[in-house]
Amino acid sequence: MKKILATFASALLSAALLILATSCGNKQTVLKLAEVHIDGYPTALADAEFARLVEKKTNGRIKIEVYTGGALYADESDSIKALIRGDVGFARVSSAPLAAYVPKINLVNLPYIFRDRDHMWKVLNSKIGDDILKEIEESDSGLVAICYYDADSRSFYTTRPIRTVADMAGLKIRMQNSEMMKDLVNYLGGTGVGNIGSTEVYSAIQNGIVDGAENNWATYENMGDYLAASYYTLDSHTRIPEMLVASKEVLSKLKPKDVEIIKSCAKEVQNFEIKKVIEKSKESEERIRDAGVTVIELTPEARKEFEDAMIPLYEKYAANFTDLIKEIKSM
Ligand code: BDP
Repeated sequence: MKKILATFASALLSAALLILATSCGNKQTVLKLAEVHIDGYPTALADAEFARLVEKKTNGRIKIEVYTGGALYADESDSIKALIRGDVGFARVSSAPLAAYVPKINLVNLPYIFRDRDHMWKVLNSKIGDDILKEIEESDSGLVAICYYDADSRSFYTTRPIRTVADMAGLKIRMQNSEMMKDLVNYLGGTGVGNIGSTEVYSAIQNGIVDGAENNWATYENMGDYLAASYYTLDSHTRIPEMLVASKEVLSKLKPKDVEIIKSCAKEVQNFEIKKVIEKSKESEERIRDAGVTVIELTPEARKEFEDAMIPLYEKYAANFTDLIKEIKSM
């Protein structure tokens, strides 16, 4: 009982100190975070946890308001532009559209670069991963990428079945806003279509603007896309990480001590996010299979065909990184 009272009293005291600090001129800075996924999605849960930690560890000096479901920007390429302008403090985005600003990011977006999740995390947590984050911060992009999150692997979903590369012929596939991603489909014989936010894919398929798209189990379910395109071909062509990105302009107005706290809180949330992705992925897979979606496993020969067709992307987009690619493959 004594212990409960003591905990209660100390909680009251910290709340009182927080109010006092805020009302004594230590004004609170409120920053926005843009997220395309709805509440409950692993990255949205991670954003909320990040915001909670930052508020706690800065003693309320910084409050982060998370806007989920694309409430600020339906297309995450627009969130990136908003970060550059300094209109929002943070955005959690996929690293695919970021490569337009810092080409080295394409290294981790290449098809079949990672064998599996563990391999990806080994690379992202190594000097190679750190150097990419550093390169973003040191570039003149106006962006500061503060950490990686997990996004599982991406596969095609379409309105008619894909079992071999030949089945891709003539298909219009929505891809993320990235030249490499659009080319990925072009090299397979289809047409990669950009400028459609992930929140707009369902209606683009419904309206026949595209014949399908590609994503992980969780997004395929959450955005309702499986209701419009009911063939899911598990080719797992990419394992593109998520990034939590800050606006350089906004960070420059904060105390260096608070920028450090922000960076360490983002990193602290990483394992929490990975755990949520693994759980959510399993649940989404179960629900999608139960909903009657045709899930297509590629034969080893077909999978090899997909891998071979994507080799030209390495030459076109990663010719400067041949040594790093070798190093990644050997890790
Ligand atoms: C999801 C990513 C999200 C992207 C989306 C897309 O979590 O950041 O917006 O894919 O395809 O997996 O655009």
